Amino acid sequence: MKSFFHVKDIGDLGAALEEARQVKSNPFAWKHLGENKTLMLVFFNSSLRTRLSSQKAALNLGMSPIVLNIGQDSWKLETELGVVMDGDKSEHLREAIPVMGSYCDIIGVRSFAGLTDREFDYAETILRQFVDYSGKPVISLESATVHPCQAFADLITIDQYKTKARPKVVMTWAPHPRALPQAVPNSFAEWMNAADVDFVITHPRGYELDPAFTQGARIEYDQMKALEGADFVYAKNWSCPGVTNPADYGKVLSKDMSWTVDAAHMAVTDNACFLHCLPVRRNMIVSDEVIDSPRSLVIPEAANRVVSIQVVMKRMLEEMQ
Ligand code: SN0
Repeated sequence: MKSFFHVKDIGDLGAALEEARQVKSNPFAWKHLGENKTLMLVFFNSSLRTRLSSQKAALNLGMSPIVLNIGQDSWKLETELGVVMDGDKSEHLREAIPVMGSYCDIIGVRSFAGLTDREFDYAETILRQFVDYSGKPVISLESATVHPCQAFADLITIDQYKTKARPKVVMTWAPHPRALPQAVPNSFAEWMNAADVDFVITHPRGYELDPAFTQGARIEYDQMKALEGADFVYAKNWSCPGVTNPADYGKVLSKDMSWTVDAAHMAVTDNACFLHCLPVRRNMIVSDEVIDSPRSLVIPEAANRVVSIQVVMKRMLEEMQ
């Protein structure tokens, strides 16, 4: 695996889930693979789970993790090509990336969408430069359009808790005070489309995700109708993807609190489990009652973040042996 961005990068999902089960039950069995290998984690944005689960997975594999927080510990980096660097940015990615690549064996990068220039974001302009100039396998730790480590962990969690061969999984938009990226819902849609589940997306009009990720998935604008009989409810806010109206890209079009997942929403499901990638705004995205209920899987879902990235890094290390 040269890079990890999309569901296709992991190949057969049945095999990936089987490998995830093995890694989960015996996390230290591949400790030899990472001997004398270094994982570099580069963060342009905040992180809790991604930072810690990536380091933990590296340690499980016998690798040494090193972490750089751009803008705090490092020089401020210029990301646009062809600009006169007379501002506050001291170094260009063009030099910084190959330097970082020379210090490690695998590189993980978090770089959220800027949400102002759709073309720049959807071309994965920053992560592409890491792929092109680092000379090392690159893992997206949530980049402009995808969060594959999260979506793989979500799939592992659904696989672990499902009680039906083909569960109904509903991804519902929910309100949030700020404009958030589309990376999490994009990847979740992409992975659920590839998985053996009955997948439905529900959101207010104007929030249509990029069809490259939804690929004809069922969209139901009536949230309650979408949730009927659900086995898993996946809540997430995202800002306007700018699909129907490019001028609205990155905007907050609605803060409709009737979309907050509460007990009344869960009541129409088939005793569904609740999922969210975290961090979550309580009583905006989900009521206290639902997230604190025994049907909430947010903690085991977060725990599976170690498993998902460990499978990815294990495969990358195996290719280096
Ligand atoms: C990020 C997002 O893409 O939605 C990361 C999720 C893994 N979430 C946020 O930035 C939430 C920040 C907030 O203020 O609630």
